[in-house]
Amino acid sequence: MSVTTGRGLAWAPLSEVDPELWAAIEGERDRQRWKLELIASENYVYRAVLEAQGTWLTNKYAEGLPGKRYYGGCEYVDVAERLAQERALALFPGAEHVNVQPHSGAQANMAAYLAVLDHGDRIMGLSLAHGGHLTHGSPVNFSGKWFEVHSYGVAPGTEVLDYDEVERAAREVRPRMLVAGASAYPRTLDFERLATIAHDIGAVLFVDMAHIAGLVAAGLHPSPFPHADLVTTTTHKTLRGPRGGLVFSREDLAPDLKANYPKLAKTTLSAAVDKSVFPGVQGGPLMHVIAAKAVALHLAATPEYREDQRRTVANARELAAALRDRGARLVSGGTDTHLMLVDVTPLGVTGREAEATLDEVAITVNKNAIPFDRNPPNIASGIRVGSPAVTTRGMGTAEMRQIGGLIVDAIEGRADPAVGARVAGTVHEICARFPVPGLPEA
Ligand code: DSN
Repeated sequence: MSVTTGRGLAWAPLSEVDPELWAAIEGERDRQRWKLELIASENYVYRAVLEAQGTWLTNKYAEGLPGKRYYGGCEYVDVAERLAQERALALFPGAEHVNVQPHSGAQANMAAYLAVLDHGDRIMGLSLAHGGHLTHGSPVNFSGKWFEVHSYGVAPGTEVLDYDEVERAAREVRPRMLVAGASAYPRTLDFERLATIAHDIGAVLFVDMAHIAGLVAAGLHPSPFPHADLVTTTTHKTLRGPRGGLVFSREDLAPDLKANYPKLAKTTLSAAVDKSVFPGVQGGPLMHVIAAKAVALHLAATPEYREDQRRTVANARELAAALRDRGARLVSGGTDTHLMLVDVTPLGVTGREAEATLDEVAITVNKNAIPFDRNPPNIASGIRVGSPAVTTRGMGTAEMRQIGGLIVDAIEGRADPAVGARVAGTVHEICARFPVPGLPEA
């Protein structure tokens, strides 16, 4: 039977059309079900998010914006995109404009830069080695290749940001954009102070809130709105949505600040952001993903979601305390958020060794450099540990204390197969008690 006529291959389920691929997808389902996911940037989406992504909206081209498309037939995808826009703005009071089309956090960030900066402009962000992100100026990333990059870091000793020092550096460097946000910084960020630092030197403040967006939505971390001029996020971390990005901005910059940005001479900031996304860095938006973003933003406005975020933070605190009580060193002494950075060298291992050891007992983390690390990044002295995924599974502080103990047991007993077997068995028992919401069982 033809693929395009009748009920042939076009109608057959994936498991029949491509058993080889299906086996990998089933393997990944089982990995998610039977391992403890502690990677701080990961989470489990709702069934409704999976459903939206699996719909026929994937068939549609919709370059442009709702009501202003370059293709016909957009009446229904316009509804989906408008819902995503309205819900994103409602979830973050003080946000004035949003573009929901970025395919990823990196592309959202690219659009934010392009909206206001020119090639070669000076930016200043948190150093990658101190918890920043590749797209905040790493030399191997477009941000480091396109812009003149300066970094600020955490203070030696406290391992937290010293805002007086950030201010001093910003006044010296005079970047055209101050970049804030992090992927491995466990403490609260003071966006109001950062905005004052940026605006006092005539620079815009760009906040990448990807890691903490869910906490911000739930009122558990100070909001970058209305302080920042540009704000990006991914939708798949604490927000529990599909993989993708959002870029928020003010409708326009204040006139005295705007005068410093020739790119905005004939346009508003919000229009520049939209143009940066398309046609600046992307072509057709992924309408099925935008629909899934709309679902996640809808669910993030519920009391249940806010309670999950509260539990996420409480769980991170308990896990951090459990690790500290067993001899690990917490960078900055602890956490205010969903993640912690754990110096594992007091346990006698490097970050790379800890990651590999924990993988063998079905606990998934990533090795991570710690500030002022003596080891190179591919070895690292730390691991980054996050509570979002295990919290989504329903685990609470009792499980966090237990998991903290298991982590240290596995590392300290790594030479003894009996210890590994006992820890792996306990991990299996915990996973059995907490199925993954939204994940079909085999
Ligand atoms: N790669 C993400 C993380 O793990 O934090 C950031 O983009």
